[in-house]
Amino acid sequence: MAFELPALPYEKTALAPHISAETLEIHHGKHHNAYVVNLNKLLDGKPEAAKSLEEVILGAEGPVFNNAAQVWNHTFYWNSMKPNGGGKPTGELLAAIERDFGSFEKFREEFVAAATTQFGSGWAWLVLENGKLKVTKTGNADLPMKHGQKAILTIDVWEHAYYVDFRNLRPKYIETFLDSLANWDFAAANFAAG
Ligand code: MN3
Repeated sequence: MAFELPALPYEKTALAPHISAETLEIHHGKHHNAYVVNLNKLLDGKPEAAKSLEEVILGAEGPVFNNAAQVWNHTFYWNSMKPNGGGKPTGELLAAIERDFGSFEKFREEFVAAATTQFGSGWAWLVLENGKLKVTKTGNADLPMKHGQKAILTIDVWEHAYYVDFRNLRPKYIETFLDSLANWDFAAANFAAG
């Protein structure tokens, strides 16, 4: 069965004024969709087409890996945001962040630094590795599952993620993500399942 573009978990207008409907139209409707279309073309008639997306990602390199990972990364990114998100997590995830980073503020500093300093296209992540939370960054399509880590939350720092709304101001986009968009309920569910 062919891979499909998942619907956004909210309306295209839901993240405005921080992330516009125009950005979501292009980013989800064009970029994310193109990765799905390309992946299906690359796997057409091959045994990998019957595998799960995760199996394809873990077993592939080159163009198949790039497109499969970008399909997964974008679905994870849409879920990493919600209308009226941002702020701080609560409960066990907050306790684990305070345990592993020292404080939520220290986590935030590390996340901002990783997302800001990722050179060129890529992603910044909160991940779980060997029972410990850490901040990482990956280039292009690379993602935590290739490094034995479980993804908890991500921000896309490819220019197509923020250029319509923030132009060249990547740091402002990152601050806005943390202040107004981050979906800590999604992160807490990932952490609980980890
Ligand atoms: Mn993107």
